Amino acid sequence: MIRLALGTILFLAVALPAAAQVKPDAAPERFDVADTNKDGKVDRTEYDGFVEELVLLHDADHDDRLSRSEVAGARDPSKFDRIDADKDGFLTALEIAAFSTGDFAVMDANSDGFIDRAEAARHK
Ligand SMILES: [Ca+2]
Ligand SMILES: [Ca+2]
Ligand SMILES: [Ca+2]
Repeated sequence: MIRLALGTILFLAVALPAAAQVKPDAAPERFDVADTNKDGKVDRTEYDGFVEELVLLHDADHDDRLSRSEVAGARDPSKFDRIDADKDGFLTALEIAAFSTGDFAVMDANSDGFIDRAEAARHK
């Protein structure tokens, strides 16, 4: 089970296929997608599941890692280099998890174990 954080979601989500890119600011929609039980909060389980889906979605050649071209639409290319710890040009699940382990805690400003809509909005 890979454990990822919303910072990574935001990095990957902008590279979603056209349907998800229609609106310039898609953060609320992404929040709604991640909040699968629609309680207005994203917990770690929802969060991890959402990111796993994103990784699967982007992994066009199904080699379980993301190449630079697979995330070519990302809005912040510099993040690729920060996530790619061994600088081999691919993001593995382990690298993504390592990068974002602290992100959930950072996003969860009030440390209640959930990222709510207001907390997510601060990290667009
Ligand atoms: Ca791949
Ligand atoms: Ca790598
Ligand atoms: Ca919170």
